[in-house]
Amino acid sequence: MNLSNFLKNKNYNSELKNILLNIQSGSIEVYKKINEENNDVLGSSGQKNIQNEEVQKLDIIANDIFIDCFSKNSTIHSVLSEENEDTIDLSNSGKYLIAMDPLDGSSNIDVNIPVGSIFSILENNINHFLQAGKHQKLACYVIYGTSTVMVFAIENDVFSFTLNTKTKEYILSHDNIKTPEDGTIFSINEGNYNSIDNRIIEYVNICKNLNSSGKRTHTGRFVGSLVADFHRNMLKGGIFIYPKTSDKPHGQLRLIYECNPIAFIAKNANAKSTSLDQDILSIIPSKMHQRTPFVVGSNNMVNKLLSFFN
Ligand code: AFP
Repeated sequence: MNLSNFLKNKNYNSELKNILLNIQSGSIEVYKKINEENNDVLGSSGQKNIQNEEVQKLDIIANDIFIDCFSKNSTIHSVLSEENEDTIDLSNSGKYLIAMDPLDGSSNIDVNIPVGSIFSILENNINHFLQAGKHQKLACYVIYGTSTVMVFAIENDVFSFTLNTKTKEYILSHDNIKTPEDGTIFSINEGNYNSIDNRIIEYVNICKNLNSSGKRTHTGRFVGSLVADFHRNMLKGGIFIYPKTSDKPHGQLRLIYECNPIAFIAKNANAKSTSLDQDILSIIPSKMHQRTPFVVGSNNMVNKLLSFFN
């Protein structure tokens, strides 16, 4: 079943359904840029963003595409994007706020490793974007990988749709996704080994233990695009860990438009997330581009890591 027909058959809030259709259109445009016009989209734009990170051409292209799609929807009040210091005001009477990372995993664009787009949808209120993630109404990500896949969580359900590249329709591929309670995959950038909390090293060392037959018990996987690392672990069971490091004392990942939507999808898929101090979804942000340490994955694995901190 394609996404449009699927949504017609569901009783979800119609405004949220329309936002999903906006994301559908935008992500198909981004898919086309990556897969059909790739010569024009690779490489750096020569600019730096407010976080002093190099901006790739595709970061700007994806940002413009999604802002254009959302600007056609009068229920969207404003957009917060990783690529813009300030929010982009769209419709004064709009009810919803969209926080997005239009192109997650930028450093992977030129080397043909999956990248993604991430979206968090909140209702507008006096706190504007500075609301805890538990108040999200909808969260979604798209992976542009070996196939293009759109995953979203709405009203306690998580679905995944895969793009049919001939008809350019998203077709339901996973209904009611649930993450296994336990897993064998750990995802961490081991380049940070000497600058992270010893308790995390202790946990990772346990993952590296062999069983009584001398076989490994876990496997390490980290591609450097949060969406891709999370998606694999969500489906197969695993843990993703991006802690504080000595040069990134607040962690690497952005709370509002990276961690919150992933944490919301994880929660609805029966997985768990934490900053190692508190549940990600209960953090009230104080800044729009705030970073946080982030751990997300199978319940038993996250609980085991947390047990080292209690
Ligand atoms: P970019 O989108 O700026 O490339 O960052 C990707 C990311 O935010 C996330 O997708 C990765 O999990 C993480 O950074 C990788 O960071 P390291 O390169 O420090 O491992």
